[in-house]
Amino acid sequence: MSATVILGVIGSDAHAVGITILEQALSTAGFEVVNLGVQSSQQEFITAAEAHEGDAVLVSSLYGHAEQDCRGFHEAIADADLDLVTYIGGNLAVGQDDFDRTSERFREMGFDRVFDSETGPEEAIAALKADMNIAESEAERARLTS
Ligand code: B12
Repeated sequence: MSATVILGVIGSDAHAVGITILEQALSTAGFEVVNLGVQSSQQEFITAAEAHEGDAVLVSSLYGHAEQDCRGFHEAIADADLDLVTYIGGNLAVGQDDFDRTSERFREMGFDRVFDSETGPEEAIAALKADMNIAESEAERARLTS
């Protein structure tokens, strides 16, 4: 399997632990992972997706400003002529928001899937495999041969 995932924390957000866990889990599952780290701009995600021929972009946000930070992101992806699966996850709203409403808002912005802060890495991996039509056995083979 050679699916490449661009991962990072968007905006001015400095919460690093979640993406570090995601990076390790995705790598172990056989994905190529480009971890941009914290405080990454929309343009950095797009430049990395172009440079590494990314298949998916996983945006993380914990500090409550995800909506502002992601405004125009999908328009910029379309302008760059990129065909990407896009996920966002973490603590996406300020305070205790109704996650269904939050999810709907980010889906309207163009994200293919929206995950809350209770999401474990295995859920993200299962979603990526489903969205990219990666067979379980293929991923397992890649893991064993890497
Ligand atoms: C540790 C921490 C910090 C540390 C971060 C250290 C570091 N280097 O990472 C420090 C002290 C620096 C910090 C600072 C701040 N923090 Co803070 N922080 C936390 C805390 C306690 C834990 C975060 C964490 O590491 N969790 C553990 C990891 C494993 O979980 P996770 O990040 O949620 O990631 C998992 C899932 O969410 C998911 N996931 C995450 N992203 C994605 C993306 C995708 C695509 C997918 C599929 C899944 C996924 O997968 C991960 C693995 O399971 C949380 C509270 C909490 N319990 O979440 C507050 C919290 C996130 N912080 C908060 C705030 C407000 C701040 C500050 C603004 C505080 C301030 N006034 O200065 C600053 C922001 C600074 C900045 N520029 O970002 C708030 C955010 C509130 C909101 N959204 O409404 C929280 C929720 C605390 C609270 N209850 O108020 N923080």
